[in-house]
Amino acid sequence: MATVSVLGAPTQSGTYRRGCLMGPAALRTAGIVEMLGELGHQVAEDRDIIPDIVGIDDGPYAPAHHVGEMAGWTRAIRRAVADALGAGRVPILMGGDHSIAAGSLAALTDVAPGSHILWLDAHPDFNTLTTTTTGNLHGTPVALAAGLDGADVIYGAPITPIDPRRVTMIGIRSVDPDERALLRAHGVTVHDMRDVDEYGMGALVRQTLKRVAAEGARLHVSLDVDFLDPDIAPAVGTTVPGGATVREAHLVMELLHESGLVGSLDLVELNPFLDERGRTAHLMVDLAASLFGRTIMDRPTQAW
Ligand code: Z70
Ligand code: MN
Ligand code: MN
Ligand code: MN
Repeated sequence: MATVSVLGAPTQSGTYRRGCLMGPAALRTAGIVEMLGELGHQVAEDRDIIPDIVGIDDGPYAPAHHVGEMAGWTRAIRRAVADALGAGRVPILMGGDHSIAAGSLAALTDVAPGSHILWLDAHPDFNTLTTTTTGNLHGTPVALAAGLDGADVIYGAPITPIDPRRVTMIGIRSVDPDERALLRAHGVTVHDMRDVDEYGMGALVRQTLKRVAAEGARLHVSLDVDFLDPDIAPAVGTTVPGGATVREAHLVMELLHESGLVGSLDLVELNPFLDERGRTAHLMVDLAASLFGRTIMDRPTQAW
């Protein structure tokens, strides 16, 4: 059983739509803390992170906006997640928009360099402060954590960059042109929806887990609501059709649990203002439950 730190990061400055700052409250309302207890885990910490105050003028970074806000959140999140990991806990970082992952990924390499990252998202979020065309910083955290353009501005201190060759993305179906070139240049493993259709979600996840296990590494999981199909998860600012089904997403989480390799989790981009009677919040909590060991029937161990 795990000892868990439930950490809220109520941001929305990384996106253009308002509402996802209510994400942590909605996940708590949907019962995330009670769920962990029912599965036998110990919740050692349940709080919201307070951002640092960092004054940075957006001017030189246009079209990027809210650079100072992201920097302030990133630095505070990095410390909070590193503290949790260092204490042997499993941090669950609840967004807020996906820009918060710049903090959790830097914390990961602070404490456990060589970790792998599983990015479950419609988008790779591999833009830099110079390639972003929208200026929405939730499209940048993976590139920034890899030390690409803008990392110094956002972190304000040295980081141990994540190794892009240890990043696997699944569910991808919306990529910007410069972003695509960067992903290839840096060796990120991108399983787009074509791969999911052709090989199946289970095969892709098993292949990823085998690689992580072979290296004796830990795995960080970053789950964006828009990984899911908008028909089942409407509470997200950027809906992209053709996402994961309820069954595919649960399979991913069940395989991750059985692997025993997951050491940290981000749950991001939930925008409760766009939800339908809490259904997306409940689905995200149900998926987290599968990742933390809920099963339909008990079953013999080690299917992957
Ligand atoms: C686009 C950009 C994005 C999440 C949208 C979209 C980025 N590539 N990320 N939703 N989570 O604006 O850079
Ligand atoms: Mn994302
Ligand atoms: Mn996304
Ligand atoms: Mn989004």
